[in-house]
Amino acid sequence: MSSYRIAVIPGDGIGPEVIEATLHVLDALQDVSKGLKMEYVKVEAGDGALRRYGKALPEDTLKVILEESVACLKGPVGESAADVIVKLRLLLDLYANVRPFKAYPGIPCLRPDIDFVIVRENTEDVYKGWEFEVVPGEAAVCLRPITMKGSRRIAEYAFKMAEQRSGKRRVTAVHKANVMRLTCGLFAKACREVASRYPSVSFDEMYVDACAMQLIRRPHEFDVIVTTNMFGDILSDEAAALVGGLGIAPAANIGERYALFEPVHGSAPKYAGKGIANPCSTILAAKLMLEWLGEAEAARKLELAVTEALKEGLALTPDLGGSSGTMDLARDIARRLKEV
Ligand code: GGG
Repeated sequence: MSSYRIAVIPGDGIGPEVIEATLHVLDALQDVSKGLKMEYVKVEAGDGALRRYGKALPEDTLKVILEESVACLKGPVGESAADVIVKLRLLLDLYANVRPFKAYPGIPCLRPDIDFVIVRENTEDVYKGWEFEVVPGEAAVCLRPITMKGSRRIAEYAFKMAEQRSGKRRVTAVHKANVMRLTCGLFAKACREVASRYPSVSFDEMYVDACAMQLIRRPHEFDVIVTTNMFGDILSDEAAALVGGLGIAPAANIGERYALFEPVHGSAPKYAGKGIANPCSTILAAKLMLEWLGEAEAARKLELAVTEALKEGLALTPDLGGSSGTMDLARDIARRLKEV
């Protein structure tokens, strides 16, 4: 029997609602998956934690994550995102941010044949937070550290993924090396170097501005996009819009020994407490977690149940054109787990 201790961060805004919905679905999944056992340890992080304890990422939370769990499922956090998710990525060296974008049947999307992944470097770039005031209140600078080591390992991750996916076996390195010659230059060089070791995967490069346009014009031609941290963050929101919105876009933050799974969306405070947030992004993040844990069959079942629920559309949330609530959609997905 496989038993996993999972740290769960409900987060802020709509976070607690989408997490509750996801745990409801995961409980149902355990009922139909022989031998799969998950124990959730709820921990606090985010704006609420900052208000209560003076720290967005309290010591007790870190202890559970670092010492007492195999993975973390995290809801969105609010204004303190940099002190929670960015800090956790750096602390745990979760260097690969993997964001799949797929058109699901029944969901309004740009094209029905979109199926690609953004592999975003997660530990370098301007998100490192190396910002300094030069003239107080007047001028500031932000450093953009990019290393050959960091670029090589994310490129390696992307090529391995392209090999394993049943996709087009193509990696597109996205950068802006014509302007940021040193930092993006290094990233591009590392990608080219790694590409030469994967002859069965085709490789091309695109400037980030061109990529932003091609995502709209020819999104179906992408397979694996590998890019630096901030470009990846921005392109992810654009990519989510292609397939029906942030409500169905999941993310995995993967390191050598630990991984954290979260929705791509933020805490959406204006929808908090209304019970109408789409839980699919977090549920699909849990699917990525199951895959990472090696529970391929449970992951397959979970995605199939989500797909069926979206296709039939009996309990869609308002962002998907329906009028159902967060838990209605979760219950619909949970019910379908018995049938898939
Ligand atoms: N635009 C979606 C959103 O707000 N995502 C949360 C966020 O900003 N996360 C920071 C990150 O992924 O680096």
